[in-house]
Amino acid sequence: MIKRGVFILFEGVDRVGKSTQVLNLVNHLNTKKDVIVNGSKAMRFPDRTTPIGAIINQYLQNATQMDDNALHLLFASNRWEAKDSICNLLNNGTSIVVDRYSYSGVAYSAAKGIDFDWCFSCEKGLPKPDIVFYLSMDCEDATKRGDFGGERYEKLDFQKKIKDIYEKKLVDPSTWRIINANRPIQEISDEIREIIDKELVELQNKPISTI
Ligand code: DGP
Repeated sequence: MIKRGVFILFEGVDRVGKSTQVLNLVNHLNTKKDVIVNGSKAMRFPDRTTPIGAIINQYLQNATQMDDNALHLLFASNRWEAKDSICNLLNNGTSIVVDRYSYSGVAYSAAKGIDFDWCFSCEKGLPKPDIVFYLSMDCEDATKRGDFGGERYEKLDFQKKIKDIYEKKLVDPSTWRIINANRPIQEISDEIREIIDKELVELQNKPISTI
């Protein structure tokens, strides 16, 4: 029987370095052919390549306006439309390393004042990540990074609200690992690799669960 793939998620406010860490971890996992039989793949949400993702992209680039609840449902739909491919990859032994998922959906919408439980309810039933790396950094430092401010949500006060929701309402110590992202890239990658190397087999032996 093929050992299933592992679902690894990166979360955090904008510009904390999630995309770089996703790629570094995929490269690392691809060297572990004895444990992960069908390789590893990077994914990201929103997936701007689908028709729903294209509408989200227009909104993020300030090209369209939209009701906040309707937008929340679009972001959630963008994850639901990927559900079957996520399950197929995991069941076929491919691990996935994902840049943002349901918890971004809840944190960003709840930061606008939308009811937290309503936001969360739209995610229930989606495949649950086995482990979440939450990259933590002062919003002031993140906002000083290159290109910050280009998209709709990249405003310091809003980022602080999002960080608050992640840290006060979403961090679940059983599956979340808090990583200090205010360090050199290699140091962060090394810490993440060490955790994954220690936990990978145990994670693989658990059944895939749902949010
Ligand atoms: P990224 O491609 O990771 O830079 O994400 C684009 C922006 O969209 C970023 O500011 C975070 C935000 N975002 C990601 N997922 C969601 C979501 O589900 N809901 C909302 N409202 N915003 C999201």
